Amino acid sequence: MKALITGATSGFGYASALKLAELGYDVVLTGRRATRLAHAENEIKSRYAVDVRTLCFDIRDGQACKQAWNSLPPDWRQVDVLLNNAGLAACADPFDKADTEDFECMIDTNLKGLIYMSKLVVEEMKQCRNGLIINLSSIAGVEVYPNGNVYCATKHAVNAITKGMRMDLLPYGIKVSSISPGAAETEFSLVRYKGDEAKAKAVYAGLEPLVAEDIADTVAFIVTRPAHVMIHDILLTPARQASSMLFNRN
Ligand code: NDP
Ligand code: 8X3
Repeated sequence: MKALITGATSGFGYASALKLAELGYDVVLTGRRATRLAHAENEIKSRYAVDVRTLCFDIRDGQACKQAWNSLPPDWRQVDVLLNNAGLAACADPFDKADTEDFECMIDTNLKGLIYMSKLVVEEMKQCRNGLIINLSSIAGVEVYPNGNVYCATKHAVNAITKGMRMDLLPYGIKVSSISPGAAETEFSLVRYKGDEAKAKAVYAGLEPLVAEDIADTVAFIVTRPAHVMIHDILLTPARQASSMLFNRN
């Protein structure tokens, strides 16, 4: 069994890579930070008897995606699971004040990157008439919130792509799922607030947020369903979160 995890250098991707390795999957890890990829590879190999490959590239670059994918030996391109996880919120600014570059970055990463990788992997999965794709969506794909604008739009679009892929890939026996988490403490908010640790911390104040392992457990649940079961979406939030904006902070 093989799984490819995009954005495996941090957060959900890293935790899911460890979890999939624990389940016996050989894993392909992707991300831009080579040192983090090497660390993840070492960590997994030291804990589990599985094989690991790393691919260091920027998922916004379609050519780089293709090159990285083609650099894998043919048997490594037959992945059973694709976890489309790489993504970010590049800002939390009102639509009129935000930088257009930040909007482009989110569209290029969260949407185009997911599409580039899926197109490559799906071609192989079609040959095997088997496969599972899990897309990382968000509660932001269900409800828009102030200053969420384009980030929410990308996650709404991820939901549309997930549904479309599920329909179009049905004849090939490829299952397509999504996970829609609420507030989870990873590097996500640090990235969103451009390294401002105080602002990032404040997102989770008075709240016991989700942690990356909660999402990794959800990935494990999806991949371990029997062959006849397809999960469409799992939405999970911290116990103190009822909607994208409603929190019961202590
Ligand atoms: P992290 O910031 O901890 O991890 C993001 C990962 O995406 C990193 O491994 C990063 O790798 C990778 N990535 C980002 N941009 C690129 C790029 N241009 N090319 C390649 N890889 C890239 O965040 P999370 O783990 O929290 O987020 C993972 C996914 O979950 C995202 O899609 C996010 O939108 C979604 N999500 C997050 C929630 C949260 O509250 N944390 C809630 C709901 C959904 P590197 O920097 O090395 O390239
Ligand atoms: C990340 C969760 O609520 O900040 O997707 O959009 S939220």
